[in-house]
Amino acid sequence: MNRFSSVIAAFLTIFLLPLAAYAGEKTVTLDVENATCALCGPTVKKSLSRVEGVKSVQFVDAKAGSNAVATVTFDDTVADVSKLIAATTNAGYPARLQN
Ligand SMILES: [Cu+2]
Repeated sequence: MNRFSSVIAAFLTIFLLPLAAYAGEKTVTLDVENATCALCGPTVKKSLSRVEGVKSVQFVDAKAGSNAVATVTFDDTVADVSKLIAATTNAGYPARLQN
């Protein structure tokens, strides 16, 4: 390899590897209805965690005037938003993607 192509290779390695590491991982925030008490959080979290491809779930309880919020990180080659919403809805907590 000549010097120029070594520089190009180093450049590509530095800039493309981090992208590859994150490919397929996505984080979304869901508004979760009906999660009105402290016992709802663990139920919602469990329903989301059981979806194949889900890596982490953070849950914030509902406050006066706003729904509970679930932040979900998942492999988007395996799971998708509709599967997440189906999981919470089946558990009794309809959800929608937060804007
Ligand atoms: Cu509850």
